[in-house]
Amino acid sequence: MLIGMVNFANSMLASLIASIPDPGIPSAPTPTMFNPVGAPADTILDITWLLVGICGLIGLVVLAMIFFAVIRCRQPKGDDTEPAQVYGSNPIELAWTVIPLLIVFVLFMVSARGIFDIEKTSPPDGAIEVRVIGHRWWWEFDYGDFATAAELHVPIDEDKPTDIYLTLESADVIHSFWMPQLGGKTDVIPNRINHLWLQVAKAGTYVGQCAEYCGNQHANMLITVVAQPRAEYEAWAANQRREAVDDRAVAAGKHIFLRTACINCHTVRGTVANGTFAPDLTHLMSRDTIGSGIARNTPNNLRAWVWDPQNIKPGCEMPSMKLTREEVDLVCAYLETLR
Ligand code: HEC
Ligand SMILES: [Cu+2]
Repeated sequence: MLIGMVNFANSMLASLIASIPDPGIPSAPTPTMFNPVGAPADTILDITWLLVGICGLIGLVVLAMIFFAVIRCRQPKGDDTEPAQVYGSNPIELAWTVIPLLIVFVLFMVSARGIFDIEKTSPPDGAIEVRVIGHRWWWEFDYGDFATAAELHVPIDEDKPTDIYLTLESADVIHSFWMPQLGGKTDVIPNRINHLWLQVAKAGTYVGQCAEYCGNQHANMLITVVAQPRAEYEAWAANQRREAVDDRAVAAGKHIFLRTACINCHTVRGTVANGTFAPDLTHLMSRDTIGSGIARNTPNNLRAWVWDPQNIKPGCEMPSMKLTREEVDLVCAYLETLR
């Protein structure tokens, strides 16, 4: 019955989210910890159900005792004598000290064991290791030989789940990295390096979210994990490693891009653009979304973004660059060659 209720609540939530127009992440499942796809998320869900069960049982017992007292111990009509007053009872006091202590001990042991299970201080064998940098309000994924934004790709092998071992750093304020279907949540703190172990057991697109309020676009600091068959992943990674190809046909747009302040914030490998403040654009078109999942990466959305990102993601750290319509078209024609 409980499972049924949870599924119902999940589907209500899913239809609510689906009613938001033109979501940035296409047909992504609702982020939910109730549908785990890896060992750490399984552990967390098991502990959750155990805690909910024990606390629910305690709640039921307390409610039953209250109802019993209210109904059975009611003052009879016409009787206004004082009931017997009981002062001190060793058995009752022992019961309400020892039983809660036992319950708390069990909860403590179960939680402690769960925490030791999921907090790994070194990467498991064969784990894919990625450095994650939280920025207001987007995530950078640094694979060592290339970097991307918002969408974390990982390989999946047929026979076993993939371990993901993340090194978490912040470029500005405190963020928190949370992929509810893949594992726990870990804060991303300036001047501190944290680690997070996730696991994904089946191919698919998973969504998560910054889970620590970090400013006005905090709610639009989404995370997408794309778990794909190993061959597909390798092809993706090989493409990401390449520098941007130089396409003569879009030289005018490239020229505008390179002579505008774009290059102070963005990198396009293979050009002089080497800013590290903002998402690496070398393979911008390999991403499904822009602005950390706020909009689909379509030609129209891209134009709207370069025209004035403040219309799409108000308060975000990219200003309107005050280009003319023609310049925006030329720059976007160039950006669209960054596959
Ligand atoms: C002051 C720094 C800054 C400048 C200058 C700047 N950008 Fe940005 N840009 C950003 C930031 C920060 C983001 C990420 C915003 C977010 O998602 O919250 C961004 C995001 C983008 C994106 C979406 C990338 C993605 O993967 O989500 C594109 C495309 C882009 N900028 C193009 C440009 C172009 C073209 C120019 C020059 C005309 C430019 N930017 C100038 C800071 C800058
Ligand atoms: Cu954040």
